[in-house]
Amino acid sequence: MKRVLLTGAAGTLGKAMRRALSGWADELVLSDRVDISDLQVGESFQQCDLADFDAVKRLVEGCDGIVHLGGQSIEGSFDSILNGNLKGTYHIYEAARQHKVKRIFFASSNHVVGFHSRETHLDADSPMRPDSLYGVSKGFGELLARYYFDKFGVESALVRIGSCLPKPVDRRMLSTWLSEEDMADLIKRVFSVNRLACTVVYGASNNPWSWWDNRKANFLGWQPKDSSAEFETEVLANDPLLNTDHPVLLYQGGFFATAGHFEDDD
Ligand code: NAI
Ligand code: 15L
Repeated sequence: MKRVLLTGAAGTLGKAMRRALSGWADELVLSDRVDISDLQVGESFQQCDLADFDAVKRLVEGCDGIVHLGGQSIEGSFDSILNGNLKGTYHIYEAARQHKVKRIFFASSNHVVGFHSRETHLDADSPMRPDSLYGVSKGFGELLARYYFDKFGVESALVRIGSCLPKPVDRRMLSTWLSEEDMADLIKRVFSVNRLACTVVYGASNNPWSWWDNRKANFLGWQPKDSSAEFETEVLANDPLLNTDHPVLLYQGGFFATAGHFEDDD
């Protein structure tokens, strides 16, 4: 890869991917609405609010690919979702079309399907059942990507990331955990296959209790190497089992599904 844009580069995953992707692209263009000052060899930085289309157009010009992580990353006010995820993702896709960027890694989320029960096994064609306005905004991003592929040929990986952090920290994450290394490998696969089209991938490591089936994305050749099994004893000891009828245990999205509306008082 010559020049790759990484949005949301100041965030948790942005920082982790900067480390894991070091040396992968000739130039990694970091972007965020907050400043980044610790630039490494091969990195440049452009501050940009994703809600500002002219700024996003300048950002995207000259890039070969985009890893789009930026935006509101949990449930939040409609305004922050509107600016970061609805306008922001539209701006990325429209700028990509105008500047002929061929491929985008879109950080979708498991919360696009978070209202499915934990007994349901999902694949790429399972219906969306968002568990939050945040999840709805990721569904919008996925549909937008589909439209930009069908009409304009912009290819995308719609990666429904589970829980990407150094290790799983609760029982739910024994199913949803994605290691940072497996995520970085997935990014590399997405940009190296000959044809990507518009492909849904569940972003989870090789976890024994997974709810998700990635066989429709087998052609990517992505083989996650890590597994939550390694942390199972530690997680079970530190996360006491709730009453098994507790609604938070019913849904794949966990507390995103059981929380009330973000702006309600209680
Ligand atoms: P984060 O909240 O740590 O990082 C998001 C970054 O986006 C922040 O640095 C923030 O400043 C930036 N941002 C927010 N609104 C912006 C705007 N309007 N303009 C420009 N920049 C803006 O989130 P994290 O954990 O790094 O997640 C990255 C992406 O992956 C997000 O899109 C999130 O929805 C998705 N994801 C992450 C998961 C995880 O386990 N960390 C799980 C599922 C999805
Ligand atoms: C997400 O979509 C969030 O960005 C992240 O902060 C976690 O909450 C993750 O899902 C999860 O479901 O664990």
